[in-house]
Amino acid sequence: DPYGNEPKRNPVLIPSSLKPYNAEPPSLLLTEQFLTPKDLFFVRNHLPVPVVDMKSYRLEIGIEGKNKLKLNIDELKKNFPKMYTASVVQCAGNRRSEMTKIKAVKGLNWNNAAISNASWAGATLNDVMNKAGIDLDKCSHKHIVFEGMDKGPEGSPYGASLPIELARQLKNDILIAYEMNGTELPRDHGYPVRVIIPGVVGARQVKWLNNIYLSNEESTCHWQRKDYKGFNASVDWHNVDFEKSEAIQQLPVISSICDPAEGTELESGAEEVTVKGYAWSGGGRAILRVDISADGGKTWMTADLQPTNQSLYKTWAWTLWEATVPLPANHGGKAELTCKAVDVSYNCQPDNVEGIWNLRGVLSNAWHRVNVKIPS
Ligand code: MTE
Ligand code: MO
Repeated sequence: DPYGNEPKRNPVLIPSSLKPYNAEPPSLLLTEQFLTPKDLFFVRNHLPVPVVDMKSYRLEIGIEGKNKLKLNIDELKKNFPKMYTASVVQCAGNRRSEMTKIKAVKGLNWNNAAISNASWAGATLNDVMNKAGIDLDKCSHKHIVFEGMDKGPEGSPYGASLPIELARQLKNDILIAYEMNGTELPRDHGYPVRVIIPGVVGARQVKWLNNIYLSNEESTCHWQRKDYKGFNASVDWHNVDFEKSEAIQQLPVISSICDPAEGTELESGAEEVTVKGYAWSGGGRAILRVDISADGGKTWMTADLQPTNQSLYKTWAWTLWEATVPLPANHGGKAELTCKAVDVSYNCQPDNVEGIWNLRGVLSNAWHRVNVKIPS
């Protein structure tokens, strides 16, 4: 059984598949802390978790087809300045279950917790590339490829790539990370090394990283070329051409209500409700505002935002928020709570899922709606 050597997992996680293991925390717990504890951090594995022998582990860095610089874990830790960043990992399929309700899609049925936020530490991509003799600003290659140690049945590893322009823009922010929340990475999150690419979709943040190289080709990995791309709502499996769309990189603005959960019964006679959740945008775009409604989007209040202590154009972490909203006078025993966020580019979320439905159920960032009951 290729899944015979998987790590122990926190039983409160809610699995969406067991082999490979995929799971999200209960959303009520997700936004209790700015930094998601390791054992609550959502897990997205496409393949079995590799068993890494630290004696032979080497991270290779260079140019495709050429000899590469090889670093063991001590060299990676000692030979480069250690940099820290709080940064989100979010799966492109987060909140897919809302799309499934409109029309079936292919993919794990994620609720709203396929996203987490941790503090990562490691060497910068720029520093390790320089050590390998590569200047990202001057190289002529078109892509930078990251490969992991987890392999499919045919023996090819999980991999992903970034267009070189994006790698140049982020070269001092991308971490070759060996720590999560102050200690080594857990096996599920990439032990011993993963790449953290702030502001970019989870799929490119390769875990169990052992190979980085410049190439003129995008990663040939299935999940780079034949998946994790967006299409319009009229494209379905009979007419999709994955070559016609770009690989998802920086994600759109999103927000979600985590507390109360869908279907919650409030206290009888409640006149107001306290709502909590997260908001985040790709590309480092800070969250400027989160709007909350208790009448399905007719009237709005602004939520209080927890500061991230990151700059407006490099906000890699999520913004947790809270609002206490009066319930409508004639609520008739129920209310629809709604949230939507605005980022520093004044991007906002679409009001409904129908218009952004797509066959893979990715990029699901419509206004989030949660129904609660109010007993009299
Ligand atoms: N890296 C490897 N090597 N193998 C994988 O299956 N999954 C990717 C990415 N990196 C994956 C990977 C996807 S799709 C996501 S969303 C994130 O890891 C999830 O990271 P996490 O499990 O630490 O939350
Ligand atoms: Mo993902």
